[in-house]
Amino acid sequence: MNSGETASGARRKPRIALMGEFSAGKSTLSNLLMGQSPLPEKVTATRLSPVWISYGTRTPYRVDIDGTTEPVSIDRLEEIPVQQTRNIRLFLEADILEVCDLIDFPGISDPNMSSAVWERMLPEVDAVIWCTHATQAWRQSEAAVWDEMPQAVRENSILLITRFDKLTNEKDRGRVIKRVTRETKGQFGGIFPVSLLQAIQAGEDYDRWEASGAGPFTAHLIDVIEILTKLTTRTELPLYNIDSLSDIPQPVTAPVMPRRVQRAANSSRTVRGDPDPDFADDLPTSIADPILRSS
Ligand SMILES: Nc1nc2c(ncn2[C@@H]2O[C@H](COP(=O)(O)OP(=O)(O)OP(=O)(O)O)[C@@H](O)[C@H]2O)c(=O)[nH]1
Ligand SMILES: [Mg+2]
Repeated sequence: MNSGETASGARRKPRIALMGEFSAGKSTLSNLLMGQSPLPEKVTATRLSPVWISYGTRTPYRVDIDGTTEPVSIDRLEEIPVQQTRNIRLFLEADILEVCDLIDFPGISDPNMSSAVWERMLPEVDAVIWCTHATQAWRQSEAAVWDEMPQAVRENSILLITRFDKLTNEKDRGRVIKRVTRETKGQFGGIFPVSLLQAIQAGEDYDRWEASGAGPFTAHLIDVIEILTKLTTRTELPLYNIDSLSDIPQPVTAPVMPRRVQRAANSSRTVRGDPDPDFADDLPTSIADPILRSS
């Protein structure tokens, strides 16, 4: 951790990074979680530095690699020099941002962008939601990046197999889940197939929301945020200050969960990482079935 805010004893929200290959669904996921799009349509097609989104109404700004900050216009984010920018800070009043910050990363293997652009942000991150394309899931390039992640981050991270609607038969769905589960064994806290598109289209329709795979995923995400909140609000008693307990910041109370995420919390179809050997055989039926029905 290299920002002043993250020193021991600090109280802050957990920071969850959205990572993965180009076009895997990272920005779609951030829109889904926030219930709104933070960026104008044309900007989402542009290569951006990591976009760090927090709760609030502050004016957006960029943080230069030397630490200086400068206000930016949301309509002109494409003009921001990617190599010189550590991150872009955006503020929105979205429910999920009351309990965590989201950091939307650029794709990991973009030939036109140095990996330093996002690698330098990794020390700020508490957990990752990794998006992997169902049709080319868990490529070597993804495994290589994940190998370098600290175990403390990996164990609270989630692997989302996105664009699951693109796999049109049950056999393929089962095969992908089984292989990815095997190849990432012990490296994620949970693995979930999901169609982000169907989740967004579900609107307020509970059955469609569950069928998209978003239900089980968000139920697990709630657990993760609760764990991370305990970690990031943990206060260590400084020795010189041990008698003045009133000076010590109290941890924030259990997070109030966003309505959308709450709604999915009673789902029982959670697939955790490191599953028992029978699990991969069960999965295709329990998760892919509803997706098949709704497509
Ligand atoms: N069919 C389908 N399309 C999806 C899904 N998730 C995302 N998409 C589409 O895939 C395209 C890329 O999604 P993004 O969210 O922009 O992907 P990204 O990972 O942010 O991409 P970069 O930031 O460019 O690396 C968009 O057109 C999405 O609508 C999904 O689950 N199913
Ligand atoms: Mg994106």
